[in-house]
Amino acid sequence: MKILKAALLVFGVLTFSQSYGQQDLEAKQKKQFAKVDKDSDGYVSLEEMKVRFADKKTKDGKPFNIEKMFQKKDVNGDGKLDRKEFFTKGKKKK
Ligand SMILES: [Ca+2]
Ligand SMILES: [Ca+2]
Repeated sequence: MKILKAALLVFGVLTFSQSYGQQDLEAKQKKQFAKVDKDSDGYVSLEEMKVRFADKKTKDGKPFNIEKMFQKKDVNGDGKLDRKEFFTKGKKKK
């Protein structure tokens, strides 16, 4: 009985934190996206990406290859990133 209770508790906490975490994440992503989307047209252009990552460095201290990153993220190839594309890690290699 104890185990069942514990399992239920863990399950409940997991479900709770999962849905909470997702809402939280979405709110965060919206904010982040709005910051990058300077003209607020709902898309991030390459120029906007460049502004955003201009002073960012990769983990090894190299400058970002923004064009490459942008192309990778632009899954449907329309030259701009919607919010979903912006937060994806990019196309899967085939
Ligand atoms: Ca924009
Ligand atoms: Ca796109």
